[in-house]
Amino acid sequence: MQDTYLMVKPEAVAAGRTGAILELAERNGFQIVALRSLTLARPQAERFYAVHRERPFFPDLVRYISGGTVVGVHLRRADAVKRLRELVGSTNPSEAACGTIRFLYGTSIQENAVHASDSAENAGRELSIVFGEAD
Ligand code: 3AN
Repeated sequence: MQDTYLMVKPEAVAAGRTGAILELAERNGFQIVALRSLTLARPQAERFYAVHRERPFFPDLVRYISGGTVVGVHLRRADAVKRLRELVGSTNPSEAACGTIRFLYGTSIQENAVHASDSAENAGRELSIVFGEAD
């Protein structure tokens, strides 16, 4: 079993997509270990996206992700990191495969419905940013 982190982004939470996204995760064999609705503080969002610090879209990304309620989800299953990335689909929703979360609910490259950890190491780091203080 492996743990990973899924986050429903602000526009998808506001659009009422959280339930549908969680259902897709469960149907694909993921167990929900913990669930938290929160608004990321700016410094927390900067730490979360630290790998993108040098990218031109970083300030915009931090403003966007801390600009509304997100739903943080601690998920578990076999090969969880890879399987969740497959279920989520490409960063750009217009390139995402049919049936993926971003195909179904993403609207643009930034507002792409969800975040999913890209490695086991980042999953651990992201889970501790979001759940570290709560659990
Ligand atoms: P993914 O979320 O598929 O791992 P990353 O890690 O390359 O994609 O990007 C992290 C987030 O940064 C994306 N989910 C998206 O919201 C935003 N992002 C990535 N590329 C761009 C871009 N070219 N313009 C604006 N935002 C972007």
